Amino acid sequence: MTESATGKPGSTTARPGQATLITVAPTGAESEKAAVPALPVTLDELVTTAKECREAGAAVIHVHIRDADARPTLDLGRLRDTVHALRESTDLIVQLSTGGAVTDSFERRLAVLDAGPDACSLTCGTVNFGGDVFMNPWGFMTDLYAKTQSLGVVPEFELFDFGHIAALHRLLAEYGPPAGGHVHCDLVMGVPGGMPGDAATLVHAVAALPAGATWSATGIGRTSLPVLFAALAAGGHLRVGMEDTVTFARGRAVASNAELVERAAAAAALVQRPAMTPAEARGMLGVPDHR
Ligand code: KMH
Ligand code: ZN
Repeated sequence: MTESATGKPGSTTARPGQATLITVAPTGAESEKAAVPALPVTLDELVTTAKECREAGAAVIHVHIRDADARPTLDLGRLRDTVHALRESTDLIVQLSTGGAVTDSFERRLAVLDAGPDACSLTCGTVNFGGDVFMNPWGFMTDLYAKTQSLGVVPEFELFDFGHIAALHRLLAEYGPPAGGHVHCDLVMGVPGGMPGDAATLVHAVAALPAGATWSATGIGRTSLPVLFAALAAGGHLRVGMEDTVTFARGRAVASNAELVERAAAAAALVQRPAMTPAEARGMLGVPDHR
């Protein structure tokens, strides 16, 4: 059992009444626009989505971008334009994905930070990813972490499996605290090859997190609702979005990212931990306002 910043065991739970951080992951790298027409893939679509999701209760946007043919890209010019446009049009914390697509090179994934985001994802280990492998060997993790520290980009630690939690402890022990000084994790559950997306697994994972860390959780596909409600019940924060699920209910496709954020915000309000603003999220995560 971990020790909390407040000295109590069970450390990473939000206090009763503390607001809920909602991150929206609107696009991802896996779904195809042709198969999922509501997926935001152009800069205009992304900006519109960001505004709607901010209105619905999101405080962070986790960003993957697409090229002119709607295919995943880590093109630096496009990433810079995206960061700029999202900052101009919203006060959301802009978190760029350094995971990209499973086909992206380590070099290009490291270069993402040169686009100057507020924050970035940092996955703490390799994981089977359906029929693919999402590669995050120790040397890449440490290079990426060192770069976040030198550029002052606040990392969110993406944890797909229990070994990733062990690697996070090792990273912090060997390389020190992250930019911003606060550890925030995201449990990515239900990926075929990673940890399952259910309440028992979530509780077990949360107990293993570093002392004082805050955490969000997201469940892929049909695990999205069980993970959402388990995270709220366990005092955590939420990530939702079409990167993680494109089905709103049995037989009904997601119409927009905003409806996923609205549903998350409604659930958070129901447990009396309403959605936090981006300003509150910056305070919690240690993310300066670069706008
Ligand atoms: N698209 C996945 C291979 C991240 O954004 O950092 C990786 C991913 C994680 O989505
Ligand atoms: Zn992602």
